Amino acid sequence: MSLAQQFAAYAEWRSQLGEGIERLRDWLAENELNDAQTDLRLTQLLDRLHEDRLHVAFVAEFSRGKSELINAIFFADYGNRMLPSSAGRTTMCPTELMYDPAKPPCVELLPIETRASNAGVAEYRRFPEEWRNVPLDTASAEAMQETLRHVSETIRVDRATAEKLGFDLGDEGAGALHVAADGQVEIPRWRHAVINFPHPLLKQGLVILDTPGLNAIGTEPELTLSLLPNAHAVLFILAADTGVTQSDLAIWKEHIDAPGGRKKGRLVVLNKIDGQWDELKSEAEIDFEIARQVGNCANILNLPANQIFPVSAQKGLVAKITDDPALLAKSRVPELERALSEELIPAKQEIVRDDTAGEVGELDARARGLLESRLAGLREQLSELTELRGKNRGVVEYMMGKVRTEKEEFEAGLQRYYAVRSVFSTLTNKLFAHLGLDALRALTQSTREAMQEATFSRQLSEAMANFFTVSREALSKSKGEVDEIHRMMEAIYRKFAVEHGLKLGSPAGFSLLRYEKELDRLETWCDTHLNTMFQLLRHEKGHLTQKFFEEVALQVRRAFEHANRHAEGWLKTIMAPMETQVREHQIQLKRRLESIKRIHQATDTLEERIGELTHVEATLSEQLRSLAAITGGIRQSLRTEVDPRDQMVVNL
Ligand SMILES: Nc1nc2c(ncn2[C@@H]2O[C@H](COP(=O)(O)OP(=O)(O)OP(=O)(O)O)[C@@H](O)[C@H]2O)c(=O)[nH]1
Ligand SMILES: [Mg+2]
Repeated sequence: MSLAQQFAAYAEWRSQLGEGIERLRDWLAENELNDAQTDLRLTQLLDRLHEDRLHVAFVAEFSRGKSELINAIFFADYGNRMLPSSAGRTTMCPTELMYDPAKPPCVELLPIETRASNAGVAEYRRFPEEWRNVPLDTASAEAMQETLRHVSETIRVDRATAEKLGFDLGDEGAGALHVAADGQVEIPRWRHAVINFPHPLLKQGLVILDTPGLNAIGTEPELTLSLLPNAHAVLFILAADTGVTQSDLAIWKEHIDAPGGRKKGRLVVLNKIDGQWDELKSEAEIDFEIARQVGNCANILNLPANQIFPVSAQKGLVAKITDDPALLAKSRVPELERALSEELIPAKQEIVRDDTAGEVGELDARARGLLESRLAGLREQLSELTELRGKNRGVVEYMMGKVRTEKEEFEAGLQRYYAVRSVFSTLTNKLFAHLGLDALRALTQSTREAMQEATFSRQLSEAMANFFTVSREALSKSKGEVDEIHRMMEAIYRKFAVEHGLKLGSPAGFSLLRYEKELDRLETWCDTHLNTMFQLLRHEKGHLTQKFFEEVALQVRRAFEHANRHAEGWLKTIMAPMETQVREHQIQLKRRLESIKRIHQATDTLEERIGELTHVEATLSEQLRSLAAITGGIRQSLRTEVDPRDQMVVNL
């Protein structure tokens, strides 16, 4: 099964899941079991499923065949080489291939001059007017190829401009650019490119990131801090004709095998094995030679040999275009595709599955709790009324007194609930004072100033360390409040369950661990780059140091924004069932009282009333059954593994 087919199966799974959730949403609305919060959560869940994107990044030194491999894996159906691929440096800027149906097919290009400002690419994404937009004519493969060639464009600037834009000149490292005799330097014309292209896989949410070689990645902090670590798969490409060079190794260590980085979904490809194909050698000799090279790479990268995939991207592309299965097999591209889909899709499915299962589970429990408590209240009312059959006025009066006392007790209990609600809002305010963005903004500003004034590397590292310490403190203080809120809600849930028979279960938990981990990751990254930053500072490239910091600060802010949203959602989740059930219980008590009162006035309505209630009881039981059927269907879809082989069985 090719990656394309696996991916299609995954998209199908996702859309089935979406249908199940829509059914649940409609059913809840029809049966008046929804409220504003439930609707919002289901809509957000559906949006997330709908927008769900899968990021695959290709990283390597220049000319290793990244663009060619993307062409071979994803674009062979177009019968031509879509992304420009040629000897020497070709892809000059990070290039994202994706599809956003809200925009026409086009290539968006961010001018390299924007590097002079502190703002990262993420910031610029919010301002479309800063990008040059070139329409993409998808009807013609040639026109499309022509347009995609923009990613290879360069311009010539003088030395000072190149330096101001953060290019490394002179002999300082492997990433250095060459200064011509006339003092001019050739630099990329664009800083970032986004290709909006209605390819079937991209339409289903795949995002491909092609990066330029020559360690250009290092100069865009967004790539190293956000795009690469968040990619679901990263393919690191080596070429058989060059082996593992120093600069390959530098990229590997810095961007893929980085400390604290994810290990899952990282694949190493040894490209251009067709260089070994030699008519004078036997198949076995060729295989042996390729295996030997794989072994060498494995040694240097310190990986098991079976994690390195030898391929020929170019022959794979040709084989697909000319429909030559023997050549395709020989290119070994299908093996790589299989490994990629095995790494990629189950991991992605797991994330979506956990998210959906969590949400659906909570909403199910809430609706069920509501129905069950209605049913319990109704049954109590029914048994009360049944007992009244043939009883005299005195007994009816006694019953009325009993319900009235119960109602009074519940109302007294409510006072405690109101008190809890006010403590709850005090604690919530405290929580957001720590977790909120105002404090973080002030911290970012003071760190920015400290860094601008820094002249020694120690000052720089102290400013950064302080930034992380204070951010981490904010999280740990928030944790204290979260625990307190949880304990309080647990106690009140229990109290209302025991004293008034409310069916509340136990309040959902909330953890800030993932945000702590994110801070750890960012700090590790900063620590490993502190030296580079200091070098920049020494060479009076302070604005670059600033750019690094701005990107880190942006990532920390993102983590806090997520944590805030997550916390808001959690607070609603633990308060909402309480509010609903209290309201519900009040209504039931009122109904019971009214019902007995009516019977007190005219005993002949008793049978009629029992009949009515029995009917309501049947409806409620039926609703519980339908709810179980709908959520059971969703759970069934969740359990299904995305395996095209299974799908084939189903299709037969
Ligand atoms: N023999 C052989 N050549 C290949 C193969 N894959 C790519 N090439 C050639 O290698 C050169 C570089 O390929 P690209 O796809 O441009 O490499 P890249 O990694 O994208 O390079 P940059 O965009 O410059 O970073 C081109 O001339 C390709 O034709 C392969 O499997 N075998
Ligand atoms: Mg390229």
